Amino acid sequence: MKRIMITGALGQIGSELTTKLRTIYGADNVLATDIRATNDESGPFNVLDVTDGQKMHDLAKDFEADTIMHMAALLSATAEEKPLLAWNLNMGGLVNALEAARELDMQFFTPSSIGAFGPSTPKKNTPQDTLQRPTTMYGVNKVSGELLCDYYFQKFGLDTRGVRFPGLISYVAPPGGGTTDYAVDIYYKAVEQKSYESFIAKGTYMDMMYMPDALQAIVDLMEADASRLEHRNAFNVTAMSFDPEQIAASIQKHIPDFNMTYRVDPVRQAIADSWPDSIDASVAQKEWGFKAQYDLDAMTADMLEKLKKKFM
Ligand code: AKB
Repeated sequence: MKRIMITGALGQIGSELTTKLRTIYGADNVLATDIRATNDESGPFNVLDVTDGQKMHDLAKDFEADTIMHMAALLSATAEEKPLLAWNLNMGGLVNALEAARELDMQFFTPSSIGAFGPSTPKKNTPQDTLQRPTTMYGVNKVSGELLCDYYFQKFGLDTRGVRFPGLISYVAPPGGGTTDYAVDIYYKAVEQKSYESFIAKGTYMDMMYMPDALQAIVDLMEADASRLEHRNAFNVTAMSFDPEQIAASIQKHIPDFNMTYRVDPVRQAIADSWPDSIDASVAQKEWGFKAQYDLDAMTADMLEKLKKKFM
């Protein structure tokens, strides 16, 4: 049975990942940690600032963790506002987690992102191995992180694994400070007020995935036979690519009078414009069987149903 420690466990991915892993491996085998405290008593929890490497090491050691999933990070738009903080938190937290994993011989997971690509990357069907010259602090952090995880595997034989997530959409914990967040906000506003003002411009395509597929991808990659993995970190994964008009049209199939207007945020639009329109996930399919279940319409139906229950 695995013993897993999660950082950033109250964040958008971390909160649902903790629940899923507790269901699979048992509540007592999953230690959730976050910089914020929580009243949730569904399993072990400790407050942890990921820039405190000693505390991270000590918590993992006391828990006898054999796996660490490092989720704590600042997202793209916040990182652009506070680049130095992003560097210190995203890179400092990552190296602390890798060091704890090396010292305690833990299997390691951390997500990269489509943000690791830049304007010179091929925009359509972006290959697994391609040019990566991102122009955002978040992207610089993500490329550096991918390389650092590869380094720990090559140099120390650490079992590092990771994916490049697209925008993730969920009705449980809200994202914060991301560029793809519009595709979450839109569902909340559709249910609450039947209208949405998009901060991303018409015709801007980005990859997206529904949270259940993202969580399953993490579990499948971590369980995959290591001998099949030619790439270890930063597998491209995606379920769909759409622009604001297409997600609005999908919502209108359920809420015909839903109305969308635009007030573009230049900072987040510039970030979106520097990212691919659609990425190619065939390497993840080949090496560990990645497959997403939800397309845009299936996700929309589920999101709207769940949010209606939440708010009504
Ligand atoms: C963001 O928008 O910053 C994230 C991501 C794609 O990594 N959702």
